[in-house]
Amino acid sequence: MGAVQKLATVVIIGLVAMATVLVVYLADEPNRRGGETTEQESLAIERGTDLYITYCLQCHGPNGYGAQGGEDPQRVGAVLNQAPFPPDLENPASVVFQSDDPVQQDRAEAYVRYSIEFGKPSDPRIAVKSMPAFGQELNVEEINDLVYVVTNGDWNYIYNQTVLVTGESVAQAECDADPSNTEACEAVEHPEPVYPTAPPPIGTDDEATPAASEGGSTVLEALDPFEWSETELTVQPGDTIEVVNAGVSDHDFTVEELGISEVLTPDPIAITIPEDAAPGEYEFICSIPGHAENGMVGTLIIEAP
Ligand code: HEC
Ligand SMILES: [Cu+2]
Repeated sequence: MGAVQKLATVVIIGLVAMATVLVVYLADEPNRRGGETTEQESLAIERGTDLYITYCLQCHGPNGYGAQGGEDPQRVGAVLNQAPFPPDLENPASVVFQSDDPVQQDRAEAYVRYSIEFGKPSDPRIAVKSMPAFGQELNVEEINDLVYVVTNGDWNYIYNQTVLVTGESVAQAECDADPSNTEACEAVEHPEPVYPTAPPPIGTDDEATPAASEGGSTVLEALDPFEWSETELTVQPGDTIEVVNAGVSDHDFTVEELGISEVLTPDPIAITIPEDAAPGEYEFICSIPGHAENGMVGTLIIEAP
């Protein structure tokens, strides 16, 4: 063999070896990607479930059966869990969110995404939405995770997670309200599952306890979803307002201009208007993302003493 032929042989062997390595590498690609996807998927389910608990649970329920879940009082949301038990859907064909058919699955994802972004009903002629639009307060990743959980999540997991997290926040609220309540404070670490109670049906909030004046203090309730029992409060500097979380979701009472921000609990919290607060109108809100935007806004009027 001449020197040129030797060189050519070496080059060819080299190329064949590289090609083989590449083929083997590429052949394994689906496995590698598969492994990553599964981890991504379970992370998406975890994040999506947390978001579901924060934003959707109050209307759609811990098991995703919404108003059909037979809870008392009834929740207001539609059925998201398509498992046959217990709701007997009137038109099951139109609402399959989890299926093996990729075309149907694509449609479901688009529909769920649209519902989350724009709220329900989506008819622009109807101003009052029975489900708020989340397109403003949730970012694309959050909406992706929520879509993923509704279209791929295991509702048994969501349910179990929901009762645990709700149990934990109930215990946390009791512990915050009374740190000497050791039972509650220990339960934060090992929460007992608490079946979350449903919020009052939409439209009955007017019947909720009106702001009662009790011994110079005003009672203000944070209600689910996204509502204050009063949207206007009139006080004087030094007055106390009793604020209570009468809902299941977390809420706080925030008056930014006065530097007031208190996390609310099922037991009323006394909030004192500073003696030196200037008379005028202030905005009180719940500062949890999405709550003020969806209606947890009111006016605090401070009168001159
Ligand atoms: C304030 C209550 C409320 C909240 C909060 C809420 N929903 Fe809804 N949702 C509803 C109601 C009511 C409907 C049914 C509206 C209609 O079509 O009449 C609905 C419908 C839907 C639908 C369409 C179901 C169908 O069969 O057409 C989807 C999907 C949905 N909600 C997902 C969510 C997700 C995800 C969240 C959390 C980000 C959420 N919802 C938060 C009340 C709520
Ligand atoms: Cu709130």
